[in-house]
Amino acid sequence: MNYKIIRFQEHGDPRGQLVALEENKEIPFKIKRVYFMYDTLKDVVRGHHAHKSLEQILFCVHGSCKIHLDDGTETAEVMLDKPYEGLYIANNLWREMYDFSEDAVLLVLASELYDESDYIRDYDDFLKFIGKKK
Ligand code: T46
Repeated sequence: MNYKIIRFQEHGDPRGQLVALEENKEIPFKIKRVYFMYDTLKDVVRGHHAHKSLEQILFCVHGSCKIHLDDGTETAEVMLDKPYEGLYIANNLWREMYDFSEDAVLLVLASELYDESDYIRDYDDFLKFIGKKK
């Protein structure tokens, strides 16, 4: 499945920690958009969609949350709870974000501007799009 957890370098010193992210270096694409979510209510599940071409890296910069991934054949569950770890998600992967801690801040770097036509919001349509269902 086309995802990976990337550990980014922490620049720690007696003052604390700093993580730097530069496009085409630490981040394997040109960053066209950044968004973040917070104040997510307990038991909420976000996502429920795939992207036709968008690539993203997700960071839980505070608190924790889990990500469910599905490529139509396999599934994976990833826990994000370290601000220096990013989850790279390629296109054509179904994703759901859940188990947000009360203090969770999920920051996302995206390879494209917001485009609703890039979303596949129905699971059967996703399976058809990737050729796993007729
Ligand atoms: C994804 C997961 C990880 C915008 O206006 N601009 C934006 O860039 C985004 C991301 C959202 N919106 C609007 C559209 C909706 O009215 O914000 C509202 C919530 O978006 P959505 O329901 O798509 O949020 P999630 O948490 O289900 O999904 C988001 C991203 O949309 C998606 O690309 O992969 O986070």
